[in-house]
Amino acid sequence: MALLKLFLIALLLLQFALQLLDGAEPQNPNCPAYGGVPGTPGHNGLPGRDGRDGKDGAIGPKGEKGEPGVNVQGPPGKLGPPGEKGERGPPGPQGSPGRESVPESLKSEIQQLKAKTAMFEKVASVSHFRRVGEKYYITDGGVGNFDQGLKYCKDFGGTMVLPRTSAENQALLKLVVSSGLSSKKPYIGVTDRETEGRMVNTEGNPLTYTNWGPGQPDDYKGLQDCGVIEDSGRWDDGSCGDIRPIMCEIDNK
Ligand SMILES: [Ca+2]
Repeated sequence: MALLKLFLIALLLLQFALQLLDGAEPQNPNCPAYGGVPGTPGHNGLPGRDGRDGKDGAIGPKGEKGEPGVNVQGPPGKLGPPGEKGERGPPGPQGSPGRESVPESLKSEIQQLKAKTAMFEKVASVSHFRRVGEKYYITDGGVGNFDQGLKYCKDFGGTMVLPRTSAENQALLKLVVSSGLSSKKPYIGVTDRETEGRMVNTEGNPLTYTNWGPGQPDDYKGLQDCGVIEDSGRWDDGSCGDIRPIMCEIDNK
């Protein structure tokens, strides 16, 4: 601005100097005015300052369609909510067969062996036993009345001893002797307490072998209904309530 003012002042001084050179006299305000000769036109002034910005023009026509953008895949979006459970799929293929099954015959044999093993373990658990044919006679020296003896042998998995042959009777006698019971007349599994004079085994069946001593069974005083074996191997009948050694037989079949 200061430069501009200085420039204008210089311009006025220049115009005044030109008027003096033209011989023009300075105007006296107290003197009447008179028309003079028009001066020479002044020089063009400097360009003015830039004007203010004009209003926005009308919207131009729509441009041409641009080139397609570069196909760049954007980042994955957020995980959506879980969908509903689908229907059950078809059954899968049949699996491979497992180990070959054990033949039924072998199963049966295994079962028999297991049963025999269990039986042997039982027999070996008692203090005295003797094998005869397909059965074992056993005793651990326990005593009781006839009914207690029946229960004891049943709980053991067998029955009260009852020889069916002479060989079996001899085997039983040997066990009686070896176990120290020869003078104690152990029970054998025969009785006529259901029908006097009709001796049967513990299943109620008639006897197929007997080894009664002379005159036995005599049902002495009407009180003897249960069989015993003497140290001679002969049989006698005695009271079913007497406490005697108990001997059992275990079938090995
Ligand atoms: Ca008798």
